[in-house]
Amino acid sequence: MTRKPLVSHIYTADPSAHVFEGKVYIYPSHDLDLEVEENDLGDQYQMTDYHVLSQAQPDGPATDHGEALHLKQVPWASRQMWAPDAAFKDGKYYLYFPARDKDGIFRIGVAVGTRPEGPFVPESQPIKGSFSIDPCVFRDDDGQFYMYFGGLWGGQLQCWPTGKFVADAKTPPDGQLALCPKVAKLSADLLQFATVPQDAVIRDTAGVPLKAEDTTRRYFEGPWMHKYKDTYYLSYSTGDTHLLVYATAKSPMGPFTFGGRILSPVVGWTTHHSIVEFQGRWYLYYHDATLSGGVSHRRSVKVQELFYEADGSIREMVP
Ligand code: FUB
Repeated sequence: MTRKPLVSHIYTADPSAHVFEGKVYIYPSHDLDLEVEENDLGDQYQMTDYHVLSQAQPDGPATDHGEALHLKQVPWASRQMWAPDAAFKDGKYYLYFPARDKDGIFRIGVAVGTRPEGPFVPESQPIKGSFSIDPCVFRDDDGQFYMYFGGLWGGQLQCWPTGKFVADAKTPPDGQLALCPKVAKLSADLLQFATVPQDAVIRDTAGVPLKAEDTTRRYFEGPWMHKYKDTYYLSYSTGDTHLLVYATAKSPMGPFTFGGRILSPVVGWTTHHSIVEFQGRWYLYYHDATLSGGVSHRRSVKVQELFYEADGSIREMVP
């Protein structure tokens, strides 16, 4: 399988891949070709819309279906449309996306359509009680949908220490517990949380929750959930150590046990992925910044096959 960008006429990142109508649909961020200074808050990621891609086969060409949703259509949002995800239920497609509200606080919104490629019509308000970034929506075999979300630093996960927004809150110091991604059940109409978001706790193999200084294993951003042979795999980026890693559990709410690495660092600062099964094989969709010569906010989505070992562990890959 060639590891070329799926498309090169636009920059794309943060791919969430799903199989709908017998094809792979990819819901990426749409990186803009801007000359901006980079900082740790991610101000360089100034995206304003979403395009949906599809492929008949993961090793085949990708189609760009054009703009599916624009910032100016979303009444509550002010800027920075970051990593989205999508879901399907009862004939409708749902696009979930983080953006800053009019106060500069990241919230998670949802937009609804009748086709996997959109267009999508946004709800007038973000999901009640939503915060931070990087929604991942997972449908379990019993039909219950879950949302995983959260991102450190510019993603503001650390800004909610007591349930109220604290703009200058810091991530926990060394010695304290690492912040966890959040998980909530979704309501039957997929438009709201049905439960209060709770920590998806990640522990080491001795059962001890990961600490803040454990930066090659602790959660940073970009959660993804998939199920393989009755085991729930929560995979994510370690952010400032630039790894994709995973943890497993017997319940979609956790607690999760750290499992290992999926992908070593890519070209560019961020690493963000999804994992999807298509015709009995598994694929890792991810991004890097090779096409732009390493500019971290001009990324391109790629795909490569993913393999499990006999014990259920994921074979580590190099990009
Ligand atoms: O694309 C903007 C942000 O960069 C995403 O929300 C993060 O996961 C990181 O990839």
